[in-house]
Amino acid sequence: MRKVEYRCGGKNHAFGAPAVFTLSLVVGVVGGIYSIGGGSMEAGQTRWLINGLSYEPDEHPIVVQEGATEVWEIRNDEHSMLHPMHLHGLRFRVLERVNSPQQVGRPTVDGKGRTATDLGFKNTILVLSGETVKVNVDFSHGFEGEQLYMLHCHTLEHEDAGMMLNYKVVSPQGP
Ligand SMILES: [Cu+2]
Repeated sequence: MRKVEYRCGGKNHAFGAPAVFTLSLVVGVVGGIYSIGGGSMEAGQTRWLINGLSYEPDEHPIVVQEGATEVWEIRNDEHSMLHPMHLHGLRFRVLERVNSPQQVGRPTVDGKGRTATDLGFKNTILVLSGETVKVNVDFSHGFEGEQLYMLHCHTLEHEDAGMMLNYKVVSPQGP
């Protein structure tokens, strides 16, 4: 049973985690037995991964405190595809784009690499190959106890290939 839990820091850092949380997007192979020759061969599954994880419905690897403001860095692998990353339930602002691919040549509106569509509140952000997008997520929603959400790539083939994680927002007094 794998258990990876990111307890994000938030404005009071009560969870003791770094203020900047990184989501790494990469393709990977999960499980499988590779053999050449006779006998049965079972191929591993190619999955799209976030921080090395593919989606498991019963796992909530990210825990955030209600009311926290987090800076999340969404880092796409250089050899990756484009990923429109979507956060359920909450909204964020784009702070900066770093290492945006030159050949895309998009018009930026400021020195932070942002384009016009990066301004304002967002719940989905396109992350290009090799690019890192820093977003500021406001986890205020005013509900008590544990609230369950998910984040995922909005390219449905990627989502179906595991590119989704549950996350949990808990009251500051909560577990
Ligand atoms: Cu994707």
